[in-house]
Amino acid sequence: MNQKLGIIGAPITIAQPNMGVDLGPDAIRHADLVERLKNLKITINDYGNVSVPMTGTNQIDPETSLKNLNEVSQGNENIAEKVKEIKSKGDFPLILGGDHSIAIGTIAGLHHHYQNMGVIWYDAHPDLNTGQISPSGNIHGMSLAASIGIGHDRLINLGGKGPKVDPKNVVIIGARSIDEGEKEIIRENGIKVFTMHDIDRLGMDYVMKNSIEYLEEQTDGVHLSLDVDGIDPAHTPGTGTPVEGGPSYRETRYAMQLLHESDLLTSVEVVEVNPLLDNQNKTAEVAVDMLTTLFGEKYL
Ligand code: 5AB
Ligand code: MN
Ligand code: MN
Ligand code: MN
Repeated sequence: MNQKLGIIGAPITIAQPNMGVDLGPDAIRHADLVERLKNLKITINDYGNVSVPMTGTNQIDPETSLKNLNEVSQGNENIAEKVKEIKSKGDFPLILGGDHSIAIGTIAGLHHHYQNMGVIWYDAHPDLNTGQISPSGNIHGMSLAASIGIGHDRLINLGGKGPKVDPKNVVIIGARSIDEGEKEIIRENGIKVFTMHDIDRLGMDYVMKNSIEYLEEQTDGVHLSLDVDGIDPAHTPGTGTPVEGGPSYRETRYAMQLLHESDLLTSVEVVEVNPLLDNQNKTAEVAVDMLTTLFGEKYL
């Protein structure tokens, strides 16, 4: 990961119900992201924030069972375009969300550059819902499903014909809130999942090394989608759907360290930072610690 880094803010907020996730990219920048990365002698281009629709009806559409489909799709098309563009320039894409629906756009933009892309989904949730099975209608809980070709056509084929990712090239880490319909999708598609139970039993060291080895063998690029609610809410309280019992700051930082050493990743996004739910900006600071570790910052 010693190339130029291209930073994009992707402030979609209407794929989930809370105000404030649109401020995530700037909260992360405010927590000294660029300064800390520059200390690592990394060249950085910050392209600013992509323009995305900020309002929708927030009602479940009776036909699709989705909220704000048009607006979320439009925003993600803009994100896909920008990601594709900076990747073409040779930048390593680092995307700052925004709610987790932005993964639909980032993965759509990235997939033009790979034949067999892998994804690490570090999250308390697998985000494998569709309109039919979702308990909420919120598209931020559907982004991984859309990327592997499950759900509404508009989301699956956003920014190019889907599916964008083979479900066999996905590893979910930290899951501890999985809806019934999502459990079925995991089983039917053979998706590799390390739940919190697995992390407790096997340890983060084994989980990460196994995931890295698995993806190294079969992919030609790996995207890390880091949902800050993947981390225990003791460390990342500023997020809309916190779930108790997650990996600690230390375990997550160690996971990022192993990813750095592996040199496996080809793009990264961090999502679901909501500074309105965290007036200390602690969540953004933790997100920055994880990102700088990923790019080579060490204790000594
Ligand atoms: B997040 C829930 N499964 O679909 C749903 O934060 C929560 O991007 C989704 O992981 C959480 O509404 C989406 C209950
Ligand atoms: Mn998520
Ligand atoms: Mn989540
Ligand atoms: Mn969330």
